[in-house]
Amino acid sequence: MSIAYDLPTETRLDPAELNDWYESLDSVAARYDSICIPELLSALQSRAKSYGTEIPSLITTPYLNTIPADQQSVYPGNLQLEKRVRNLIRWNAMAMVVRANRYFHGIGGHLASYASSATLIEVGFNHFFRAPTEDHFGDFVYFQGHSSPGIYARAFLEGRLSESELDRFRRETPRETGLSSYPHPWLMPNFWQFPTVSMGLGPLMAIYQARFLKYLTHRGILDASQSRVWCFMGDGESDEPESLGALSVAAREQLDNLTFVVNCNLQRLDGPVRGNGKIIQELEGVFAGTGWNVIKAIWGSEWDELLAADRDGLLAKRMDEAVDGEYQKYKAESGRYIRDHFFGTSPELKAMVSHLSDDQLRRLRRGGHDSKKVYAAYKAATEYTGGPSVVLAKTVKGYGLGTAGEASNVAHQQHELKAEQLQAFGERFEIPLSQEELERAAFCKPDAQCEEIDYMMVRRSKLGGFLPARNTTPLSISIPSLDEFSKHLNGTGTRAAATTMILARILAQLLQDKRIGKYVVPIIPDEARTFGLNSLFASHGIYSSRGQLYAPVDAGQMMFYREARDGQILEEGITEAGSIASFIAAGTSYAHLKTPMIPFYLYYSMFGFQRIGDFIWAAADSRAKGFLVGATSGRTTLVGEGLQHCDGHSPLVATTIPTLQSYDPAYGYELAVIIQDGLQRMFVDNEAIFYYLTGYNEVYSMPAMPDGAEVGILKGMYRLPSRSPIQATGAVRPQLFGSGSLLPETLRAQEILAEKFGIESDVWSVTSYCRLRRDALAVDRDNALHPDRPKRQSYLEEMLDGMNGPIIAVTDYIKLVPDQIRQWVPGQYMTLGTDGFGRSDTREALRRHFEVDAEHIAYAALRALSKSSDFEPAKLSSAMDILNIDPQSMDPATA
Ligand SMILES: Cc1ncc(C[n+]2csc(CCOP(=O)(O)OP(=O)(O)O)c2C)c(N)n1
Ligand SMILES: [Mg+2]
Repeated sequence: MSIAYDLPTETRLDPAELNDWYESLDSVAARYDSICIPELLSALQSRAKSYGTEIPSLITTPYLNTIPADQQSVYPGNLQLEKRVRNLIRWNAMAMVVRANRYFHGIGGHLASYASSATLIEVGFNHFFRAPTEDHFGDFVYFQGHSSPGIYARAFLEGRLSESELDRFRRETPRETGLSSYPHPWLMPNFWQFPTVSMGLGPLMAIYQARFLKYLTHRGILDASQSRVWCFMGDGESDEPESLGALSVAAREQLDNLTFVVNCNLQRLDGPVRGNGKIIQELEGVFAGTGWNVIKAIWGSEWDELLAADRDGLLAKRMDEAVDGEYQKYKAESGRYIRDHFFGTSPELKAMVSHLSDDQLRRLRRGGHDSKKVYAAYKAATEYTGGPSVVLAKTVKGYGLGTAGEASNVAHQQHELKAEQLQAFGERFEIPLSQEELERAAFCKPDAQCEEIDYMMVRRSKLGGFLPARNTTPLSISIPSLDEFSKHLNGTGTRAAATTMILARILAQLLQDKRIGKYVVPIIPDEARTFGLNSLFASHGIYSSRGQLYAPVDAGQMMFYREARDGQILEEGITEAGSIASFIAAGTSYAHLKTPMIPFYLYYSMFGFQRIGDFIWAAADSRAKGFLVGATSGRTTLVGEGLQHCDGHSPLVATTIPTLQSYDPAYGYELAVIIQDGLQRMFVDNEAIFYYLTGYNEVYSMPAMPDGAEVGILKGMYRLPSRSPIQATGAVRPQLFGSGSLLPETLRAQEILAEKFGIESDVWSVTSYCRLRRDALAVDRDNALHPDRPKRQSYLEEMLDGMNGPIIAVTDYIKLVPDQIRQWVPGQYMTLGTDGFGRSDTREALRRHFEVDAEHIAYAALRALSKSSDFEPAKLSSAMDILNIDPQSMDPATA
């Protein structure tokens, strides 16, 4: 076998001696199969180490294409036709942004990102991306958010979007009339599948999506082994910790159903990604270091000949030494500049290109703009088994924009082109439009019968149909009725329990359920023992793609740590981001895989909204369904932990997510009612909603459900059975609103008021201020818009109607949680909450500190009564004495 050797340019070894080594290697390769080469190398490496030698890191390779020209696969498509289609898409993508900004200056949009990634995306559309069919679930393609115009422009040529829809880019009111700026399944539910525009979320979600496909397949729920997850991301996007943070998961899980494509146009929004270095080399190190198969597509075919002639490695060396800031400039400058500055560093190099004109030098393409190189890279990536692959493709930001921004630092925000720039663009991409049409950025859609359109349609039909396309077919499943939760509805009697424990029991019951059990996906980031879920390890198994290769230390015990290939529990380890990504994958499988899965993600509540809030927002955008459970809720209920643990605001943030149904239940029966209704609404009625539930770890006796409480539990509030009969005389009666684990404290306040001050009151369980507020807002709006109709009352107003007494609301969260309904509460409304930093202490001490214990609730009621002269103001001081309240105590809000 004769191989052309690339001799390292910087070695003191005698070339003849080096040649001997090469020949030995060739001989090994010839006599054994190539698998033995790594074995030989590691044997040599060990030997070299015995000399105390530092072994050079092998995670980066020279700045060359991974696939040499002579090993490149043959291109299976019609390059000419594909180019013409791509050019039309380029034009229409550009035109839609330019037109949008002509209609409405400042409406924005992006030209440069798609311009750089058109070839990367189009090779995928023509040869790789599978759409779902009867016997294939299709591929999962995460597009770069800013490349959306190109995706719309393709759908336009495919006849899926009309010219008038393209003309409503970025103008989406009224609903479903326009095209969303970026991929948003919420806004375009039939089209977009994955929201990617918040940088970093896409890559991490894609990894967990790929893993979830393996999970479903290994569990035998469905066979998704043919589907591939493609994730397109920007090189600038790789700066987000989320982008690269889960790479090791993909490698460890051997996700060979996952392909990342990093569009390395060397630029981000403001300028170069790594002006002084090389982003491709940096990323290669990171990906390869975590065990990914890395394929670099840096240079286009025009370089093949030059590289083949580079016998002494001068060109490769020059490629290695130039930094990205320079590479960017070469694309913004003339061919002459490239000759002088890139090749001009040595006479030999300059001589190598003496036969090329300046124009030819300018047209030396980058790998990401050469379909053949891109195809070869994708083919290698998709054929690679045993792990994930990444294609690092070098491109030009704003490719084809010429003076309108090609490779310029302002390319990212360019969205207005002048007449001559439009003309130049049209000419460069041979767009069949008249000068006048070019200048007004007319859309260009050839006849459906023409060769180009026919070609692209045939390609898509061979690959199963159009993408992106989100399935919206409603699917209903059979769920348990409320009666089946009777053990929770009947209370715990004298035994005490915490709501987190009840949640764990409900979850265990659902897992056993014959109808839905196997679809339930418990997701826990290393906290199962905290939530009492560890019994599920043995009964349902922890999902592990490798099964269990060891005998667990607790093997003899009932609740042993069981890992299994068909395990049901996703025990994610300490990654809330990974866990929510699993939640999104499971919660959207009803749409993406036509199989409704029911995720329950239980986590340490403080590490929810504020840690991974952007992912929860993306879950809402994705129309994910399921239950999020903040399982160590309440700033004073979580004892001993402290400032970074004690959650005092999750329900408030939950209210900000429009489709999230947030509940703060106190009792087991409330949980049962809410979860059963949640299953009904999400999986039977097909509402695109999901749930946030608080779960506390304080144990108290759970009463049986009072008759008829279901409606109130679901609508947000209901009155507990009265301790004393409500007088017909209309005597003033404070109304005490409690929630979650502070409900028992509220009941104690009721007793204090009666026993120490002779004042009767009522206690309400407010299960959801969020729900009360949303309903009241909706009714208000309806009333405002229909002044001639009889005024409707919200559920909250109905409940408050006729209340005679001040209202005191107490929450284990900040006061803004109950303050959400203030505008509808007549009369006095005092809110008690846990404003201020959390800290560690006992529950009693914390509730005293935050002024939310029974004594403070009672005192607030007295104070409210004193304002309406129902309690003598002069007695407030002595009341404080009786209640042991210290007026000198520090304000918890600033403590
Ligand atoms: C989390 C987040 N931060 C900031 C932005 C704003 N932003 C949008 S695109 C962009 C630059 C993207 O650069 P790159 O990832 O290299 O993509 P390119 O457009 O170059 O392909 C920025 C900063 C965002 N969308 N998301
Ligand atoms: Mg970039």
